[in-house]
Amino acid sequence: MKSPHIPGRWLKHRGALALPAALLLCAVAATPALAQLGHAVSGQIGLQTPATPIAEEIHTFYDDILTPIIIAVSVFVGFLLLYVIFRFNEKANPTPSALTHNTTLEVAWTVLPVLILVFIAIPSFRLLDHELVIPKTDLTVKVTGHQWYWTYAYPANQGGGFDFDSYIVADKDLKPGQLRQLAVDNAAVVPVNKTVLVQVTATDVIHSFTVPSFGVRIDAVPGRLNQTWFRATKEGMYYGQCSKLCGEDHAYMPIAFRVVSEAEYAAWLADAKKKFSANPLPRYAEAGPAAVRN
Ligand SMILES: [Cu+2]
Repeated sequence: MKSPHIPGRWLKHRGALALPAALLLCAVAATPALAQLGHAVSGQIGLQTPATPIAEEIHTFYDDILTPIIIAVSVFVGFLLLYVIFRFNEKANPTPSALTHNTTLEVAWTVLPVLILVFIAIPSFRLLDHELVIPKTDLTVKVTGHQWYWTYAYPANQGGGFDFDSYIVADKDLKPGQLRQLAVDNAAVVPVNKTVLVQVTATDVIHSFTVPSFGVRIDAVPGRLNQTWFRATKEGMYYGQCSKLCGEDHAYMPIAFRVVSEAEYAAWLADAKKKFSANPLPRYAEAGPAAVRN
């Protein structure tokens, strides 16, 4: 039996929804094929492939909790809008009702959103707790943001005792396989499956240390030492970018972490100690903006 509330005209309009729905499905289906470890790819939709337990938790929270709720709320509100447009327009409903209040409805549309927010808040606070409470760490890397490059320091008490600057590789100097706007001259290196404490600060303006596949984002504030942590479970190159507008070359100060086996890390540490203690890199003022841009 045809519902008396839905005029036949409404049925004709359902076809209009088919195209956006098909496009959305295509986009969702195409995403996994494009995903790459450590960086985003052109046309990618969704978060970068996770490489730490925290990033995996962020994915679960976003994919399994937030996205279904967002879709359900959007579809519900969209349906209500369409229903009102077609059912209560002047032609379909020439004599409108004089109703202005409905207590039950008003309580429902207040309480339901509150319940939805509480439902989201519980896993959200649990995730925040996992991000913010730093577990026992295996090593420390100090990261300092500058206009417009990063410095990575490895403390002496864990085999380091050096620091080095990390600059973007300019387009004209890119070697095959290097990613434009992400490749750097000196990447930070950390061992796989080790908990890394990252201490973050800045020397000039506020920057933001962000590595999406680690699920890490923290402000680098002059005169303040912020802390975060990650535990990369897959070897590879991981890229991030400064995520706070910090001036002219904000877009040209990528972050690069190479995650390697413990043996490779020990070898790199010994090499880096010799290289960076003997040959301090030129500071930005000496290198000049030409070294950064084309
Ligand atoms: Cu910056």
